[in-house]
Amino acid sequence: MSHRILITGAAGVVGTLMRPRLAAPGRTLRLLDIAELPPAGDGEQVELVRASVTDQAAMQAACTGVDAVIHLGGHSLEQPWEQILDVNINGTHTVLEAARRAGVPRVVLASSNHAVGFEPRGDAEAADDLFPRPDTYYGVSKVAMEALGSLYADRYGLEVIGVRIGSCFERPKDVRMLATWLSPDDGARLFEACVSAPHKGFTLVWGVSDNTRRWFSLDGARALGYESLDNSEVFAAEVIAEHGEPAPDGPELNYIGGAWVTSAWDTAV
Ligand code: 15L
Repeated sequence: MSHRILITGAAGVVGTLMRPRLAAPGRTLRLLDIAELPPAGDGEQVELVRASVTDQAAMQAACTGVDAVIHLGGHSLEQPWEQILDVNINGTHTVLEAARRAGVPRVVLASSNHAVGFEPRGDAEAADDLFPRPDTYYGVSKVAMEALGSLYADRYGLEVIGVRIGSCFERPKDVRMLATWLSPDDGARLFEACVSAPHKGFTLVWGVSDNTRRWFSLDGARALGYESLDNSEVFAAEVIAEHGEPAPDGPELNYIGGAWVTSAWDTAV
């Protein structure tokens, strides 16, 4: 088991969901964010670090003595290019470089379905290593994240796993997410597998629950020992009643990235 794990972006949506779920006896979670983090609860083994993923010195200090890094930090939605470049791309480089210098063996990178969002949906499950086809600058930053992970694995021997996360929320928020949902509990099971599975080099896996309407392969994650125990179908009736069925020829169900492929997201340019 990993005894000390650094989680970047720990105050974000996924970080907040993972904090209680990745806690384990004998383990310390070092939680890092630019935003304020809730203080340690009773008996909670956490170390709180207020820092930016773009701060090399702070990241190197944060990486010292950790067994694994789970890098969730960065913008989680589309932003103007300068911000994406600084926080998501330079930030990921900073984290990987800090991990290398501190001798951290394993880094798990939170990539996204938006790295391949412009891929039209076919009948077959999308493969774990589907070729990049980003739908936004945000998606480009996730492709860059994957490329940096691959470089640090090949050049420096870091063990790096990139997780193309579908939609990790308490519950699916729309009809597309009935396909792309990663339940928080499954997310924790997947990150646990990512930090503990024997693994060398760089691997890409999908981060998704075993949803009845799933679009993404589970092969890569299962090979790491991940077993999904959740299925969004339990929410299907209420989600469809709330949002209605999307247009059959609209982007929501016809591209992996859903509505992110539409011009509504161009506002960030
Ligand atoms: C992501 O990468 C986003 O960070 C998240 O907010 C969701 O929108 C998710 O993708 C999704 O595609 O549902």
